[in-house]
Amino acid sequence: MEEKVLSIDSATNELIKKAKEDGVETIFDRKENMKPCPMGEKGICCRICAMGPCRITPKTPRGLCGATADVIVSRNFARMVAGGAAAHSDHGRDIAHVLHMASKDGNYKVTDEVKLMELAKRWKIETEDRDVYDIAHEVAEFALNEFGKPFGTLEFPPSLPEQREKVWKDLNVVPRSIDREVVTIMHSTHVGCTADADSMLNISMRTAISDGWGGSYIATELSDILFGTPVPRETEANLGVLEENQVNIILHGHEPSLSEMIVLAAEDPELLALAKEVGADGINLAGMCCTANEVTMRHGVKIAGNFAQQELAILTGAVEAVIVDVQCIFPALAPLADCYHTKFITTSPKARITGATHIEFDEEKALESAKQIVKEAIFNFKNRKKEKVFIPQTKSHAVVGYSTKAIINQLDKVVNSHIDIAGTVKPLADCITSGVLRGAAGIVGCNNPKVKHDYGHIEMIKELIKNDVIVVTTGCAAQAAAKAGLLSKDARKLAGKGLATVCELVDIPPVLHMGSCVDISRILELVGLVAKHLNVDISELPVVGAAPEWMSEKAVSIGTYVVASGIDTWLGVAPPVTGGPRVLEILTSEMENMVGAKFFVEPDPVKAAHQMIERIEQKRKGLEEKF
Ligand code: NFS
Repeated sequence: MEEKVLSIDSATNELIKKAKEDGVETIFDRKENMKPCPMGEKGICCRICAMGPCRITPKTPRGLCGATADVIVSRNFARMVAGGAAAHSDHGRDIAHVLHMASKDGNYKVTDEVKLMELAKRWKIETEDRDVYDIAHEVAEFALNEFGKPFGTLEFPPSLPEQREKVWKDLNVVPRSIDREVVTIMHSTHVGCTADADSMLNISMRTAISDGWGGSYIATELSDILFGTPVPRETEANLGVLEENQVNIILHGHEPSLSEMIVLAAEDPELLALAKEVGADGINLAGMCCTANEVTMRHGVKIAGNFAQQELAILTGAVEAVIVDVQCIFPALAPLADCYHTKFITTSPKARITGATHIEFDEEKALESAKQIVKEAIFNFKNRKKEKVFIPQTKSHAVVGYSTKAIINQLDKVVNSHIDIAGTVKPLADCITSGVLRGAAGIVGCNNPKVKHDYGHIEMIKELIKNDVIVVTTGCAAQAAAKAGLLSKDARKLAGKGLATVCELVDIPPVLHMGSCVDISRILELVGLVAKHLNVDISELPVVGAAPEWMSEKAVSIGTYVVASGIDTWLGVAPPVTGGPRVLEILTSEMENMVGAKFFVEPDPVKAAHQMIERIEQKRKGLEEKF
């Protein structure tokens, strides 16, 4: 029988082969044996109380309490939004705590003072004649208050156009505080509460908005203040970045408070000397999942791979430690690490995993904790078994680090100083209104074994750039793009004439890496600023979004806030809502009347790209009539 090709990435396929030879299993094997539950896939199984679980069938069209398919589906959907919003926002809260403990002589410092002052001004925090750290602490407190303030509504950033805010006010989806929205979903989905799909989705939107324009936005802004706002830098991506003769450490997870300290620890002369002592040439850090995005954006740390590749890193036999904090970590890493010499180190009390070595990361003694963790990896070098090592020789060059500010800086290259002011998004808005760029697409999200690994991301991106649609990307989609060489300036040759010209003049690749999944807030910021510049609502812009290989609850929250922000969103994998006709109707049709955008589900990434282009052209017509 012919072997099924599971990825478009050769390094991945080579290591899947090695897994077979080594007699270990990976997600790709488990996927073969797993038959998804057809009820769960449609969202029509209710496990919310103990009378069931109730399954909706033609013979049992209602649960024991009388809940219809739509009620059950909408509750399940809402709980996914709550799970996703909670994960992103709790990440934001943790960063706020870190800012609150920052000090001049401590491990955590203020790196971007300008951004701190901007935020303080926005939140009306006194800055004159005050110590930077006093201001930082007050900013952190203000941010922390956004999670649980008892009265009022969320403070929106200035990038939110007032037209959009009005849409939300009219729909009553302006979030109160971040935690409160998550709790409201948990309450409303409890047995005997909301039993109306329309209302459930309305509450879901409000919670998702509190993620995108609240928790995630805060995570990004405070991370920039602490660790620096990213600027373009070069890096490499794929498992070929692992080094034969160095201590290889994989940084996997999400929050930069841990990874930043590991980066510092790995540069420590004492630890470098220790690495030499054990016979290694040095310490090689490589990132995975969104932590990879955080540290590559700020330090150029190489990208080992995306979500579906985490086991494969261990399979190379060349990784001394996989260090994780929270989110997107396979429990499968623990038994797999036992088959190799790799140490699988968990660090967060929020994500302990049976079989892992747990070294709790103590933010109060951050650098010390990080050093202890790196030492574990160094001491493990001697246990590496040469005969088990196989590092695929695949890696690609990439440019990363396009924060909104970095993009504006690049745009300044084409500003005519006689007529224009530098430091704005005007050149980008001009390119879009003139039609040199047809529009923009945000391609984000995970890997999902329901889609051939990376295929969804890469085919979609290529089709879009070929048609003069500039792409911005985050998350594991960004890493797919990096591995495929699409974040390199050379990728201009794959772009249409208009986009290639813009890339040439502004000196950017056709696909811009904007960071981790919480950094989708950067995409919102950029789109919001362009809309404000043109004095239109976001929904009027020729801008689209897609998550071709999404899988997590976080992605459901993201999709919902992106649509609620007025951006049409394509999903490559159907969410578990197909069993609820009313839910499906709202998400894929009626939302357009409410928020000016809706969900599309299209598994074929090229077909989806053409649907996206079609929508972009429709929006362009609307804009042309306006200008
Ligand atoms: Ni980043 Fe989004 Fe996870 Fe990848 Fe997916 S959840 S937070 S995209 S897989 S790390």
